[in-house]
Amino acid sequence: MSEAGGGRGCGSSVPQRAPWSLVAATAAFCLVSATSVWTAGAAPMSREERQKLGNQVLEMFDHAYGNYMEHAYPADELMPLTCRGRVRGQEPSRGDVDDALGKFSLTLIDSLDTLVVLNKTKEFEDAVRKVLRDVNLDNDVVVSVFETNIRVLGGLLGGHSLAIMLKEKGEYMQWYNDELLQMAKQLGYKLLPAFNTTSGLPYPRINLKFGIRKPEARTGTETDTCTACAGTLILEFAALSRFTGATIFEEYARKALDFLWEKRQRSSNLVGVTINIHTGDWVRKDSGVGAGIDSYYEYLLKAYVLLGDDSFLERFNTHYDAIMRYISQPPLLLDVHIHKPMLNARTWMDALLAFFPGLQVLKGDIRPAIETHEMLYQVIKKHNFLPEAFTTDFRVHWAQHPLRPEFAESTYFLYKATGDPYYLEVGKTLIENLNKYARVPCGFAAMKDVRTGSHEDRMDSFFLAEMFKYLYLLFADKEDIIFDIEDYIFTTEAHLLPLWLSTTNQSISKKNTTSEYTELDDSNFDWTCPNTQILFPNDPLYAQSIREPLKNVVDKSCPRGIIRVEESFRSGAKPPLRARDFMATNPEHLEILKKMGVSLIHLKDGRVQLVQHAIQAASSIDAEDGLRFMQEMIELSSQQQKEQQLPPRAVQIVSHPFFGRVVLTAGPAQFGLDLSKHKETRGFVASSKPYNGCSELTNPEAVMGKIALIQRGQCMFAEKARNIQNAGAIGGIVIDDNEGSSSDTAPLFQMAGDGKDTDDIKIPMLFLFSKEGSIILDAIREYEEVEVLLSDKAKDRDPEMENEEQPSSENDSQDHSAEQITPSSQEVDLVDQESPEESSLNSEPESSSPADTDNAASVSASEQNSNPMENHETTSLDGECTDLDNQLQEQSETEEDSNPNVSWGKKVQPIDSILADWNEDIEAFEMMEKDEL
Ligand code: DMJ
Repeated sequence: MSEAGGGRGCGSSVPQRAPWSLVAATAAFCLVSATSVWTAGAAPMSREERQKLGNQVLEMFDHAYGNYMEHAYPADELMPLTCRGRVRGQEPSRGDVDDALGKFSLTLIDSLDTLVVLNKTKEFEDAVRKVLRDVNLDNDVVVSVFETNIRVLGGLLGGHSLAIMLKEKGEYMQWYNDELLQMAKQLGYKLLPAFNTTSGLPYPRINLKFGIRKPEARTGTETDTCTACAGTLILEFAALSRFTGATIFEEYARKALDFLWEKRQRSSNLVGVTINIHTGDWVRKDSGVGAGIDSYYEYLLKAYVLLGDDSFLERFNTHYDAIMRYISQPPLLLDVHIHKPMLNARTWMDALLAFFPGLQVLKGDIRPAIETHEMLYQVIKKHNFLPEAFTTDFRVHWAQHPLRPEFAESTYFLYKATGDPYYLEVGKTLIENLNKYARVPCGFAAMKDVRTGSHEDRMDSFFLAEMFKYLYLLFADKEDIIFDIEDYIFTTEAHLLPLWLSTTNQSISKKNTTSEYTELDDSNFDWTCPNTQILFPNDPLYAQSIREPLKNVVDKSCPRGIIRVEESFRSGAKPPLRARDFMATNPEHLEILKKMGVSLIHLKDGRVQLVQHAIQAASSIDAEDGLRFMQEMIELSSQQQKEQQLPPRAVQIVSHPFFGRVVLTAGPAQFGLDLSKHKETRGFVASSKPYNGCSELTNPEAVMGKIALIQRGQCMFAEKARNIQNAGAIGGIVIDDNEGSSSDTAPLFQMAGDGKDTDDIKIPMLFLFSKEGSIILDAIREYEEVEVLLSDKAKDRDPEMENEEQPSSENDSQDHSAEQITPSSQEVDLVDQESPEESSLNSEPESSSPADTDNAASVSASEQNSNPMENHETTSLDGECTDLDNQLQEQSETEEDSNPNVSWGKKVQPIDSILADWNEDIEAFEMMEKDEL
């Protein structure tokens, strides 16, 4: 199949060295046509139903794009809850996320080629005219080089690619004269100063007007960038060079890739997440296929497909082998350390890795693609969307979901590869969930918390660039698209670049091919991949047979740790002590602790503190075990602290014209009705007088039987609650008095009581930041009668909600004073190590200052109950529960093989080497904890 159809890395079963575009026709047999006959498994989907779903995607796109154009354009993005444009500088900063916004009508540019794929040629023509008329690429704004490249440069090039295709067809775009390409070239030149480093790796940010170093630039002091940021340029830059003949772009992108390749960890062949752009040192040495690295791998394979340069394929294959050896633990993909690849670096996965099955299809490695995709789908079925991060036992780690398209992308490629209608059903579920949970009157809103169903006022441009393309193409037949999608390659932002570029202006590749690859060694060279034409037609149940053993992998999962389960089954050795199994009263456990160099200190207040002295461990392997035990204990403690906090709540506007479509993230209260235990409270809202609710209300008749709105400040939350309760309110919403505050930018907190008994407060109380609160206040101004639902999780919002009965109110009241807040997402305090050979775990439940705590995390393990998870069983991947493993043996063997300085077999690794490794691990762990996608 073609590039765009997926599976272009896998070609014929005959070794193939020609540039990909030349083999596009033969490559097409790599994948089975989506219309192939299906004999069993998921029921086939009729053409009629596929068309219906395709039309639904078109309608959804119109809703998203139409609202952007009507309410946000020329702003970069639509804010779908407040129904206005997001203009950088006019909204509270969201940090790095805002670096995608360059005041260049981002969503319009990112949507250009989607319009053509969705057959909206007329709208495309209008959109291109608007871009040419309105977009300024010379704004004094600091933007991310990576985001600007993939979304804006990619968007302009995708638009240009399809504009010239349409022009050639002779009906549309007859006036077009490469204007988008000229803009792309202008933007390309604006990005080039970012590459002014000795390494050739680009700075992460650039000022569109002033470049990097000028005093006005306000950037250029950064030292680090992410691997994906430096390694995701070649497709756009090479296309720009080849379209224009200006070779410099491709040269710069190649140089950055060459540098990354040189810096790969030589024994594992993995790359870290962030790298110093001046020294080339790895800053973060953890390695996975998700955030921070993802599209680096994607671009190596696709650069081979687009440019026909063998060196990219060899690099990809080398990395891919390493990924499959260390990171892939089917169906999971777990981060490891680049220098200790057998040691997992995390117990959770991020949502960005959902693109990987699609890339595996392109590579032709279908089995693990099916497995990982199936696991991800089960997580989605559990939470409606893929949470931004989830644990190895499939609990939510980071609850937001910004409508990312990666899973839809992989679904599309898997369907193209297998023809299995199961993937059409998956796509149908994605459509249903988007309409049911993310659709709001003014577009589609990102999920703030997949557990509560609450929204964020955000609709990222990639939602239009990617999601609708992949969903539409999933259900489309060849004749539904006005051009041959198989003649194009998808960039990481799903922009389309024509495969014929491989034979245009190709002098650059010849000039710059590194000498290392002038003579190719075929022996270790994966030129081909499994031919799905042979695999599937003979066994139409192939994909289903791979999914079957995994069908309950998420539901039946038991908590698992960071050790490889499958490997543990193979090894008969006694498993090392896991943090979650530890009991301070078990003499055997204490003995193991001692062997690992971990001592237990009994504090006066009855708590225990764990301290590890690596030099006191019985062996280097025991020291490693001790380190892992301590790491696990830190994670466990952090997890427990999270679990002890009250989760956020939801305020859902249910009256006309919202009908439950707008869900606001609200902070809970530590007093009053517990919404997680009781039925939700529903009622019309009314502002209290005085608005701060700090004294007896003067308008009890207005709030009686209603949910009172009160402004934050001037007295305790509990006092406000009592005052509105006394006036007969059935609930209260405290709205932040800090203008412009939002849960998008500030951590949500829970409202604490007043230090006295608050049992008298019976009504539910929730907190909204000012921006969310103003959505309700605006609604009152516009519609007068506004009804809301206070709950722990948004209720399904079908139109019937309109007709539902209003539930009865909740109880009555009393009074008190002084406002207290408790962070709702407090992290465990990790503090610097005091000395290299000692780390400790203190059992204080509260966060401590670095001065109070020796050098690790606080845990709430007490002697009486030091095993908070003692009844948990562990599980194998098919859901059968069993004990976890021992990877130690294998780990030591591997390290012995790969590191000549370490003689693990003899258990005499020099202590300074253990300590150095250990320090690295602790640092990496701390960084990962702090890191955000
Ligand atoms: C997109 O902008 C691109 O796909 C990028 O490579 C990473 N992911 C986002 C969408 O999630």
